[in-house]
Amino acid sequence: MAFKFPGFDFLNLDSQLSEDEILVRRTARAFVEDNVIPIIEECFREGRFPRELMPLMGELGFFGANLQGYGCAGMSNVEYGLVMQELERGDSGLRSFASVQSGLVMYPIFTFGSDEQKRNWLPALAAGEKIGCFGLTEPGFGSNPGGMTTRARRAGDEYVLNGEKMWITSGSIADIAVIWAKLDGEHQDGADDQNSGERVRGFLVETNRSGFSAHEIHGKWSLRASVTSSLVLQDVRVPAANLLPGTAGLKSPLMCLNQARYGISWGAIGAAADCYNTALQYAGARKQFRGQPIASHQLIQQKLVWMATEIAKAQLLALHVGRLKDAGKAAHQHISMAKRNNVWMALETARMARDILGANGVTEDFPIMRHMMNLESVKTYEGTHDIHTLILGQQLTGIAAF
Ligand code: TGC
Ligand code: FAD
Repeated sequence: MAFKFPGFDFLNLDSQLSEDEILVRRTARAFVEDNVIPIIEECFREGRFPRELMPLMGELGFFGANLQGYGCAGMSNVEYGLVMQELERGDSGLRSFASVQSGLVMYPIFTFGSDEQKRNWLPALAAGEKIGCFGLTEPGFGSNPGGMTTRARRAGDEYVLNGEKMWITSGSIADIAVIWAKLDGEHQDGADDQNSGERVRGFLVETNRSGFSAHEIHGKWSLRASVTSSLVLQDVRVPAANLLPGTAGLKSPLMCLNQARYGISWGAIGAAADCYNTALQYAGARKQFRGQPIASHQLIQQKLVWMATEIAKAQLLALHVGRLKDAGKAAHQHISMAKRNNVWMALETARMARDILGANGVTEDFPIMRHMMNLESVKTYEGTHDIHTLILGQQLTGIAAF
C-alpha cells in the first residue's frame, strides 16, 4: 500500500526554484507515479530490473540530462538533481541505473572522449537505446581503486585488456563498458604498481568482444530492481581508438564519481521523503491506547520532527551544492559532504519510519523496508560513508588518513 506522495517542502524551498526546475520535477514525479510505483514492489520481489522503462526515460531526457548536445537534454545540475530525487523516491535501483548511464558512462565519453566516440555513443545512450556500465571496482580493490590490477597493453593498433571487475551496475545488460585499467609499458620499474593511479586510463569496451564476459551477482537483499555483475576481461582486444583519449590517471574516474555522488545526494532525499510521508500518514491513521492515533504520542512526534528537520537540511545542502556546481564552484569535497550526510540521513529516516509502522513496517505492503535495504548499498557505493569521512577529514586537517 503506497500513500499518495505530496512532496516535502517544509522550508518553502520551492521559492528558490525556477519555473523550469519545478516543471522538470513535476515531469519526473509524474513519470515515477505512473510508471514506477505500480510495478516496483513486484520488480524488487522478483529481482527484476524494469528495462521496459528505458525508452520513456530516454524520451523524457533523464539520461545524460546535464550534458549539452548529442541528444542530451542540457539541463542544469539542479534540474538533474531534482530528476534523481524523484527517481529514487520510486526506487534507488532506478536512480542507480540513471546515475551510471549518465554520470559514469555518458559523462566520461562526453568529457574524455574523441568526437567519433561522442557521436557513436552519446545519442543512443541518451535515448536509452544502448546501456552502459562503469568498471572501476575490483574484487581486491574497492575503496582503494588506485591499487587496481586490470591492465591494458598496447599491441600495434590495438589495446589488450586483462582483469576482473566486481559489483558493476548494469554489467550484464550493458552494450558498452567503460573499463578503467593501468596502462602497461610506460613505466617498467613496477614501483607504482601497488597503489599509484598515474597509469590509469579509461577504455570503451563493447560487451560483445571476444574475451569479455559478464556474470550477474544473485542473492542481493538490496537494489533488487537493479542488475549488478562481475566482469571478466581475458585478452580482450579493442582498437586503439577505443581509449578515452582525455583520461590521465585516477583523477579521471574520480571526476566521474563526482557526477554520480552529486546525483545520489539528491536521490537519497527522495527515498527519505517517501519513508517520512508513509510514516506521517500511517501515524495519523493507526490508533493505539484510548483510541488515539499514534501521531498524538510525543515519542512518535519526536521521530517525525527529527525526520522532517533532517530532510529539510539535506534539501538545503543538495540545492546549495547544485547551485555551486552550476556556477562551476563545487569542489569534490562539497559533494562528499552532501553524499555522506544525505545518505546517512535517509537511512536513519528509513529506520525511524519503519519503527513507526510497527510490524507493518517489515512488509512489502509499504515501501519503507525496500528503501532501507536499498540505502544500505547506497551508503557503501560511490565511496563508503567512512571513506567520505576521511575525504572530509583530509580537507579539514590536510592529513590523508586512508
Ligand atoms: P588521491 O591521491 O587522493 O587522488 C588522486 C588524484 O585525484 C584527485 N582527486 C579527485 N579529483 C576529482 N574528483 C575527486 N572526487 C577526487 N578525489 C581525488 C586528487 O586530488 C589527486 O589529484 P592529483 O592531481 O594530485 O593527481 O587518490 P587515492 O588513491 O589516495 O584515493 C583517494 C580516495 C580514497 C578518496 C579515492 O580513491 C576514493 O574516492 N575511493 C572510493 C572509491 C569509490 O568511490 N568507488 C566507486 C566505484 S563506482 C560505484 O560505486 C558506482 S555505484 C553506481 C550506482 O549504481 O549508482
Ligand atoms: P572495502 O573497500 O573493502 O571496505 C570495507 C569496509 O572497510 C568499509 O566499511 C570501508 O569504509 C572500510 N574501509 C576501507 N578502507 C578504509 C580506511 N582506509 N579507513 C577506514 N575504513 C576503511 N563499483 C563500480 O566500479 N561500478 C559500479 O557500477 C558499482 N556498482 C555497485 C553496485 C552495488 C549494489 C554495490 C553494493 C557496489 C557497487 N560498486 C560499483 C562497488 C562499490 O563502489 C564498492 O563496494 C565500494 O567502493 C566499497 O568497496 P568494497 O565493497 O570493496 O569495500
